Amino acid sequence: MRQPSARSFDPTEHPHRRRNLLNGEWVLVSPHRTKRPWQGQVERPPQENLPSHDPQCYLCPGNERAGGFSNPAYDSTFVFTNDFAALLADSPAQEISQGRFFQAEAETGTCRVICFSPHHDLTLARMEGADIRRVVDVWAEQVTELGGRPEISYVQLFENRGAMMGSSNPHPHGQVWANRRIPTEPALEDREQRLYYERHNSPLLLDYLHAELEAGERIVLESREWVVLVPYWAVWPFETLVLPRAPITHFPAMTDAQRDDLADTLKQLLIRYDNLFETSFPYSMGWHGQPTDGGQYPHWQLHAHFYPPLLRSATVRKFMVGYELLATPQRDITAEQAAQRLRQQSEVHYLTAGS
Ligand code: H2U
Ligand code: ZN
Repeated sequence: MRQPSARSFDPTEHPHRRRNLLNGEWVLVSPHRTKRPWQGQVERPPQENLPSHDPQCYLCPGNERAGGFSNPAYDSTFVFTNDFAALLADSPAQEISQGRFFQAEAETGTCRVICFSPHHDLTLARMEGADIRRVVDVWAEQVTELGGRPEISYVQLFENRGAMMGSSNPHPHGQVWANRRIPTEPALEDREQRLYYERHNSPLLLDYLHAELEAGERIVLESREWVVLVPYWAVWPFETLVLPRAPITHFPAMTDAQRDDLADTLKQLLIRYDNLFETSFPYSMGWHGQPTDGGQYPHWQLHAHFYPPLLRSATVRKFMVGYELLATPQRDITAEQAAQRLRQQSEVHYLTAGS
């Protein structure tokens, strides 16, 4: 290894790498690069002025879905089994061995779609707090019900928001996939949190939260029960981590007060996201909680990740390509700069401001 230069290191200027405490991976941070010009792809902004009910939408109340199923005339949330589920309950569950070079295992489970609202033109950012609170309860119910099944080891709640993140439909909705085996990302988080707990006898994310609150520079917003921050190791430009202040191992363990406050906190975060580029902000988000395989998980702390792709404006996104795919993820603006930009946003949604 070459000797490092004698100049003193400045994380706002000099390239460096940061370790993701949750999955053990590294991200390259290159803060000096933000000034470079952009002549690449420009995205189309999402369509505004959607109708409140779209007769063509397969998620709107009363409409027909693929395969001839019809949605009921629901008036709050609605959950159904995905008509094109990636996991099936009744596929054969025995081990498949195809020799040294062709490894496979049967996987079983179920996939559901959660409609957050009957209103086609809403997003979580623009729903009433009480209606978001209802979504919080549905998330908890899904983890309780599916996670309670002996053949389900992990319940993944998530939302793809916006065409840029592959969402098939602007109607406010999320998904839940539940499977027999713990998937890759939660398994890595389980390992890292367990190792930390064994060493320090305290949950990693609780200790991390205290360190972040002390540092302050990556905090986006704080409420009574929750803190939203840009994690030190964020990969996506405006990535955030939503953390409870109290120990909560998984979604159903939340108290009523924590649920009420979560609904408000999510709304606050999503308003800031929308205000950042005055667009309906695209993202993938999801909840990570303890596995439901009956094991002991005192090291787990519930949290949500938000992974938004936008970088500079409503139409310029970050691409995870070349170096990211082949070597390691890389970012230009620092986590601290991103947190500051989000902190500075108004608490009033840009579409309702001034009205
Ligand atoms: P996304 O928009 O997050 O991709 O989710 C929509 C899901 O809805 C998708 O997984 C399902 C797709 O399989 N779907 C149905 O279950 N029924 C339909 O009629 C269309 C789409
Ligand atoms: Zn709809």
